[in-house]
Amino acid sequence: MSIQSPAAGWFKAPSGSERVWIGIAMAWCIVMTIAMPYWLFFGKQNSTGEAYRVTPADFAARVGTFVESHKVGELQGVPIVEPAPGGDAYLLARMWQWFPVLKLRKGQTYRVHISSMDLQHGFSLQPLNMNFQVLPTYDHVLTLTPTSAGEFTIVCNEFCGIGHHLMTGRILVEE
Ligand SMILES: [Cu+2]
Repeated sequence: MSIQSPAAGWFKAPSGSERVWIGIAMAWCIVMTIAMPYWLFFGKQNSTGEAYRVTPADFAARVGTFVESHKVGELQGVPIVEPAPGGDAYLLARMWQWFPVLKLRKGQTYRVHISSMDLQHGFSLQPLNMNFQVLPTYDHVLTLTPTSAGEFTIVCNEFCGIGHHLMTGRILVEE
């Protein structure tokens, strides 16, 4: 509610280029509105929505077991872990780290369990720009099949405190 009412006759119908811009904006709204359900059914990068309840302590224990049994190296002090093709992989988010580094094989399918130890983080896989929310007490399982080899970066895209910009991780994909 405004403090004062506008003077009578304040409204002037849009005309000229203003009408064109309103038309362009309207058309784009319609395109984007159609894109959302289209992508839900035809997109190839959607989560299946598979998720389970888990306490941070239980999830950390699973990550620990996973790292112990599948560790193949280290990158800047973070273990590199290679899950069995077709198997489960675990990725833990916490202020301000993605743990561990995952090493995957191109064309193999993995079940990547992702959860947070503390607060909400955002899993953003670059340069593919695949984005998923990462929440504590919530084990989100991504069924993931790398289609190209290379080094991929995970950045946190949910502001999570003073070290947010340092929160990057790696997924290494081999042929
Ligand atoms: Cu974060």
